[in-house]
Amino acid sequence: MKNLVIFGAPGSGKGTQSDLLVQKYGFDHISTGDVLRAEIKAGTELGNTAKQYIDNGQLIPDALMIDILAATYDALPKTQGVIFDGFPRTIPQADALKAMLAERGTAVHAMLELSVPDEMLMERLINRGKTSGRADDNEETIAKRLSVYHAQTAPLVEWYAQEGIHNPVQGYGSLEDINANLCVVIDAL
Ligand code: B4P
Repeated sequence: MKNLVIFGAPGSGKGTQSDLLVQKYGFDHISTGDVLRAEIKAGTELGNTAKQYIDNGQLIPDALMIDILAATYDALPKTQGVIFDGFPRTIPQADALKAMLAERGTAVHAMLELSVPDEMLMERLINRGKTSGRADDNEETIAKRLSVYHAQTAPLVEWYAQEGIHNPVQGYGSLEDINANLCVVIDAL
């Protein structure tokens, strides 16, 4: 069983590539963004709290996010492995994921980083906003999300490099080529 972190800036294609990996390998998939959007749609208290942060381009506070992640993980069947998509996004979240998996006798086996230049991310997310209906896919909020990414999330590249499991993959080009490069890393695990 493999635990994989798919990592990258907003719009880097984490969700897109996770779907392809799920189809190919049968992994379970935790997208913290999807979990939060489902809560918002259902109008729960958590959803109402999350909406205030997401619409403002900010991250949900670590303590809340870590609890959500653990509950989501424990509810999975975990057959072939798990893809963590959009988690961790801060160093405290990475520490918490490591501790949570260690308590359950396992670990993250690879961090796959999709690297994409900021100009392309902005263009992709503005395009996605035309059809996604997502309140955070507008130019002002995207710029904020990118700056939050560089300040709070990008330091995880070094964190995972120190763990010896950082695998950078070019995140632009055709979906198939990006996917093939991710599969090379996964197949070598
Ligand atoms: P997420 O839902 O994780 O979303 P994302 O980063 O915006 O997108 P992703 O990288 O999955 O891109 P996608 O495949 O859709 O987060 C949303 C918000 O939730 C965060 O801002 C935060 O507030 C909150 N949140 C989530 N997790 C959190 C955590 N752990 N802690 C705190 N807060 C948290 O691709 C984007 C677009 O590009 C799509 O339109 C796609 O079709 C296109 N695309 C993909 N690959 C392409 C390619 N190769 N070429 C051209 N276009 C491509």
